[in-house]
Amino acid sequence: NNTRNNEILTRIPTYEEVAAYLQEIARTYPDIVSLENGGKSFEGRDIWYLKISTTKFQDPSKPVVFMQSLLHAREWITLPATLYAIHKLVVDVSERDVLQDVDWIIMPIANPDGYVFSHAESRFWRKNRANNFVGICAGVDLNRNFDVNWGEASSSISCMDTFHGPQPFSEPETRAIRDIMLEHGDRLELFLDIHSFGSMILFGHGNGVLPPNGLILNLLGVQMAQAIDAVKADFNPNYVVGNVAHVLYDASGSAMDYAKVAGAPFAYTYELPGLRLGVGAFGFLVDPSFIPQGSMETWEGIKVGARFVRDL
Ligand code: ING
Ligand code: ZN
Repeated sequence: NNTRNNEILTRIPTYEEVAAYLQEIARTYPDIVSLENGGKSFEGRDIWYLKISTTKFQDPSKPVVFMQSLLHAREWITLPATLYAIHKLVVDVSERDVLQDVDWIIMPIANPDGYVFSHAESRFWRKNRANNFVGICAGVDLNRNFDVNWGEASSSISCMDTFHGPQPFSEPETRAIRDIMLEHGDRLELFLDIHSFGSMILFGHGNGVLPPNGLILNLLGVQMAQAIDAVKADFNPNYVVGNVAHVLYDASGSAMDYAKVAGAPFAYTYELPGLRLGVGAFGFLVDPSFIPQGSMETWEGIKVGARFVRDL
C-alpha cells in the first residue's frame, strides 16, 4: 500500500527490500511499469530494473532515459534518490509530462553483490565481488570495465579500487547495462549514472577530450545543476559542472562514456552531495535527515534533463 511505498523512501533499504518494492510497484501499476531482469550478478543475484512507459515502449517517437545508481556499492545516498524518481514518475505523478512523453529505464542497484557486501562486511566497498581472475583481491571497478578506451586510465592491479578487470566487459553487471543500452541505442537520448560524492554533474570523455557535442553537454549540465542549486540545502555547495577529467580525474571504461558509444548523445554522471562536511571516505556516509532533501533536489535535475531530450 501507499504508506509502505513512502516509508521506504526515507531510509537506506536493503537489496531484498528494493527487489520487493520494485515488484510491488510493477504489480500495482502494470499498465505503465514492468519489472525486468538484466541477468545475474557474479554471486548470482538478480539485476533488477524497471521499464516505465505509458505506451509500453512501443512509440518510436519517444526518447528513452536510462538512469542507474549504486554501480559503486558504498554510494548509498544515490539509492533513495533513484527510488524517489520512480515514486515521482509512477506513484505521485505530479509532473505528468515527463511520464507521458518519455520512456524510462531505471536500475536502482547496478552492483547488487557490492551493495550487499557494503552492508554486511565493509561499508566503504566500491567494486563488485568477482574473484575469478589472477590476483589476490576480489572486486572489479564496474565503472572502469566498459569497452571504451578500456585500460587507459584505470588500474590493472586487483587490489586497487579502480581495477578494470581482466578484460572489457568481463563482468556480468557491466554486460547487463551494455545490453540494455544497445537494445535501446537508437532511442536512448539521456543516460544518467548516479554516484556520490562531491556535488557535481560530469560528462565525457574520461580522457579529457570533449565529445563533438561537448558545448551542449555542458549547457544541459549547467541547466540541470541550476535546477538542483535552486532548491539545495544551504549547508551544501553549488554543483560544479564539467568534463570529468577536467574537474576530477582521468578515467577510462566508464558507463557514461560507453552510453555515448551505444548512441546516447547526452550522458552524465551525477555526484550527489557527501555527508555534511564529509571528507575522504566519510563523504559516503549518509545523514538520514538528508535523504528526503537529497532525493528531491536530484529529481529536479533529472526532470530538466528529461524535458530537454523530450523537446529536442
Ligand atoms: N566517481 C566517478 C568514478 O567512477 C567518474 C567519476 C565519472 C569517472 C564518470 C568516470 C566517468 O570514479 C565516483 N565517485 O565514483
Ligand atoms: Zn561512484
